[in-house]
Amino acid sequence: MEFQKTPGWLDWYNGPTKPTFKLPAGAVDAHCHVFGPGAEFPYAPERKYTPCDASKQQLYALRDHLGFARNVVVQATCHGADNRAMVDALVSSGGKARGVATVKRSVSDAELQAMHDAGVRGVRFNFVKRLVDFTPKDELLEIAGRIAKWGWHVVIYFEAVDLPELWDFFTALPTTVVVDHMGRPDVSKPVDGPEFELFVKFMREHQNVWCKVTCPERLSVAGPKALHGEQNAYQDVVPFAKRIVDTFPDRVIWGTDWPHPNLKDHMPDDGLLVDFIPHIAPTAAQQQQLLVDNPMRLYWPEEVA
Ligand code: 0GY
Repeated sequence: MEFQKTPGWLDWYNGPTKPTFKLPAGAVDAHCHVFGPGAEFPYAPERKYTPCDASKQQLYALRDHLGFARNVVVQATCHGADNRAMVDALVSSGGKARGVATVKRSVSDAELQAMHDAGVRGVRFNFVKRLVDFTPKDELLEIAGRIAKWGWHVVIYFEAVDLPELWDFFTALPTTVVVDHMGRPDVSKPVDGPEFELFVKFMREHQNVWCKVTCPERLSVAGPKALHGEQNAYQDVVPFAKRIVDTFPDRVIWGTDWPHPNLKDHMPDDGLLVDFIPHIAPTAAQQQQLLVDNPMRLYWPEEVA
């Protein structure tokens, strides 16, 4: 099947630099995606965007180039609840990738078991309106209750302004809960202002909540961009991510978000994005937790002593 990319679509950055920051041994890129290829794994009819292809081979080449050891492949909304491309990437990884799926209430136990055997360890609930249609909360709670039996967790994606309304639902989830991209704070607001304080309170009062301190390229308003050798990219995001890393060092993970769906302004050089990490996790101990110990505990617990 032939697909036409959404007009204005930015393709992932070809030929990223080698990071200056040396990742610790065993580092996990804990948030990335595959797109298609559409000819093999068609994009879902209900999708809100049509991306460029971004294959498992390209993802794993990037992993090796940047110095990561493993990936967590998160189902992208352009594939809806058809998890075949993501599962195929896991199966081809030789145990070096785990996944997060999107499922509907109609998913069978046999399908969940097959996904578990392939390496899926979570489901994603998306509340970003430009990406998905609304799913009733009772359906999501039912799914969360079912996947808990496999020891999976729930990944939630939402925008900061929606946290008050979603609070009761999120705090009722029976599993570990992992927040995408710090709950998308508006970084032009103060890091100690009421909006981000609510997010910190959410993590402080709920020990089952983890956070991906990811996507500075998506959240930054002031830049500068991770391009052309820039070693101080996205400085306005640093106080937000650093606060979360400092406060909850054992519940944070990091990922590239390659191939960076729906960026409108620029596509970052993924090598320079890796160079952002020591700005938010300056010590070797923080880096070890963020990049190795925490994601291993969440996605490969059987390998953690
Ligand atoms: C991300 C962010 C976005 C998209 C998706 O699954 C997706 O389509 O997650 C976004 O557009 O903000 O995590 O990749």
